[in-house]
Amino acid sequence: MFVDTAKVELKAGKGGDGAVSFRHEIYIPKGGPDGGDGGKGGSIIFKADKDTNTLLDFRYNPILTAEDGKNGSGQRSAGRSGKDLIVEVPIGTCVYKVSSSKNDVKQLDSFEEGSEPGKARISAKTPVATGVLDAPRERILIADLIEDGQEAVIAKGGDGGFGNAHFKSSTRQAPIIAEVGEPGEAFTAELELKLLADVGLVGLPNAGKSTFLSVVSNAKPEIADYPFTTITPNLGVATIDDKDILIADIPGLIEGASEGKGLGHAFLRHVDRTAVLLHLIDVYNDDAGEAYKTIRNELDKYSDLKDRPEIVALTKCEGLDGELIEMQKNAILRENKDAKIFIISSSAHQGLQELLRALKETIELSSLKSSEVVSETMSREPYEASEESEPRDGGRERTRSKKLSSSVSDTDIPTISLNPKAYKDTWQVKKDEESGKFIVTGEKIEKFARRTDLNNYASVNRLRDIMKKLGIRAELTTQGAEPDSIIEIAGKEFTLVEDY
Ligand SMILES: Nc1nc2c(ncn2[C@@H]2O[C@H](COP(=O)(O)OP(=O)(O)OP(=O)(O)O)[C@@H](O)[C@H]2O)c(=O)[nH]1
Ligand SMILES: [Mg+2]
Repeated sequence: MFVDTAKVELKAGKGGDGAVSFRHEIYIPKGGPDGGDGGKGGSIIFKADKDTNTLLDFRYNPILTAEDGKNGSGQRSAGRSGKDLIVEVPIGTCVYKVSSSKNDVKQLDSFEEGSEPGKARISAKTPVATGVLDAPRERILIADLIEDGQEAVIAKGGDGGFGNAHFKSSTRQAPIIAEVGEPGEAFTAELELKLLADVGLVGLPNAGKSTFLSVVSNAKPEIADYPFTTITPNLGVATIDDKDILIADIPGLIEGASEGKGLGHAFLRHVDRTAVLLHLIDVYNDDAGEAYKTIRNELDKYSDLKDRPEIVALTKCEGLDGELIEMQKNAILRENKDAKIFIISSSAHQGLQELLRALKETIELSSLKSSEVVSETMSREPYEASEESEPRDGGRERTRSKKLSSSVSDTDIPTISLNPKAYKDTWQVKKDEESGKFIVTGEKIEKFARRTDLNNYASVNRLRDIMKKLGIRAELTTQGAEPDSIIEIAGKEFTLVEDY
């Protein structure tokens, strides 16, 4: 069954927790901290696959989950990363993140920042109104998989927390702090398949679209002498002058299609991404001009197609006298004096080469234009800040650059430094008048908060320390926060000062 839309729930893996552990070795009475890091949570990755043609599977399996990372353990043993979930989708699948509030969309901006190395991630931050009546909803295109084998990270797994081996400093020889792993990204996504083709066939039912496709290409669509023979799109490849042209045949349109009449205009999405529309008109129509106008009206209501280059062809013209053809041609020209009209017969193989050549030229022209549009891929900043105020290597700041392995010596463990200036503007404090809570937002501080184990007082104190260094504490006090005021960051709540 051909299914071209689906809704899925995505849940990427949680990062594993870092461990609190101390070396226990014979003859070493006070072993240093050796708690390993938690493993990264698995991400959900979509991969375009040429042998997958439908989104049907998602109707049966709408919940996609990637594996959690394992917790770290003693002897600086890092937890295993959760496995990524690779999901095959048809080429032309667009993935939209659906959010019901502005807040979600904001989160997405940071979510969209990056991709795994080597994984393409095309993003377009164009909110699309979806017309749902109740809650305001926004859809944002987060990935568009247009090539066989192309991958995109759709939901990123959470980072693992650092083990206590990271938290040793000159003033803190026996840290009992470890971070908890971050939750993986979780959200609802809508998938839409938009076939990718060079030419889209449009026209009234019975115009001869599928017959044309079957004659010029390798496709074998169903053909019959009644309207709406085609109920799902067909793709075929035609070759002209050594160039392959991919043609998409869709169900016929009728007047009112944009309001859902006939099969509606939902299928127009499959010609949405074609370089040129081939508008086929049955020469035996009472009035080819009327037929032309009917389809044009429907196309004009589908905003993306209005200005698409168009070629018109009168079909079934074999054995007809020139007068009737001329009359129909003029009727079309009365509707659009610039219409490019070809006279063809699929069954008698007449006029097809000329038509294909004209299509090829139009495609080439439009690809020249579209090459100016550059799609953007972005890279995610590595997580690099921590609270260490006293870097151990003579004041030079270093950032976390490699995974802790069980074989590295104490001195190999990167000390993680915070440069408050770099993140100065990334937080905001707002008092919620109703609850009296102070809500702190900001990409970095939220990241720290998500990794804080609220059950471990030392971890929470570390978060308080970071807040102090970032100037958040001062701002909280300015805004009237008391020692026992509740501070909320990334959904985690704690008091401004310990022991309250
Ligand atoms: N004489 C003649 N008949 C044709 C030609 N092309 C198509 N037909 C006939 O027209 C009828 C409709 O053809 P289809 O190709 O199924 O038309 P369609 O536009 O795909 O129709 P829908 O899928 O219903 O929208 C069939 O009976 C075809 O045999 C042609 O070149 N000459
Ligand atoms: Mg058809």
